[in-house]
Amino acid sequence: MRLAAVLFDVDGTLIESEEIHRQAFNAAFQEFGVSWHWDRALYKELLAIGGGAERLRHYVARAEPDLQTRADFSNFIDGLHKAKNFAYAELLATKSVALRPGVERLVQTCLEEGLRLAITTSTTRENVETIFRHVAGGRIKDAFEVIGDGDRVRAKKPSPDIYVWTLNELGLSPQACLAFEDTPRGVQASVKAGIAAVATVTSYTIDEAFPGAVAVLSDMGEHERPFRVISGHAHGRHYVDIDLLRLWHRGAHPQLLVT
Ligand code: XBP
Repeated sequence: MRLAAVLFDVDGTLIESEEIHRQAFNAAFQEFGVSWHWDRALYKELLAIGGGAERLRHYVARAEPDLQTRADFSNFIDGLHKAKNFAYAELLATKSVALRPGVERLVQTCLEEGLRLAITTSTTRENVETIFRHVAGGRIKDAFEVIGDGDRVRAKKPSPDIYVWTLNELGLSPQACLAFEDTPRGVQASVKAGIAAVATVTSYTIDEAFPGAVAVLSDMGEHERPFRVISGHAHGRHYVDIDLLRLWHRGAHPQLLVT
């Protein structure tokens, strides 16, 4: 079975956006008059929870559990998350955020080689649209045949649900795909769905273990800016190209008659 599609996570994979999410959460806390402040160390811990609203609920449960008894607790969390996403869009509009190294090149190459592309993310559709609206190179949005965003499924990564939903939309088996992720929970989600995953780490996840990942890289690399292999095999390559995708895919599914 040949490699037919490449699935890209968004936050941390297409762009280094988690630091902007963190700043947006803190802006929303100020707007709502709550005394919370998520510093980098705390946010790194909270990144284990997929989904911004789920992350807020998790934080309240451990930091101020009594708040959960508020009659309007759900509205409070939803309002906070909405305010955070508004702040996120404002931050993205004012910062010149670029796609991560190698992303635009790899997306174009995949298209030229006839590989299908999809997005699989825990973030909201609204935030996906915001990213493509403001990021340099946002024109690559049209390359993605399916956008599997956090609004499509109830359970966020590490649940495999968004990968299963996206495979269904593509009409492909997991063995025909390869995924790129930036967090251990993202790799877990992909692997649970039966899809081989490559991790490109961020400043939040560079020291994490990525059990199940085919390879862990600093980023996708460029010809003049090679990636760093943190673990796994890159078959002597220095940046992710179609040949390397196919080598990873073949290595992940040696049992398949890969022609
Ligand atoms: C990243 C997430 C998201 C973002 C915050 O998803 O887990 O929750 O951190 O965005 P992925 P929202 O790594 O799958 O792209 O507040 O919109 O969830």
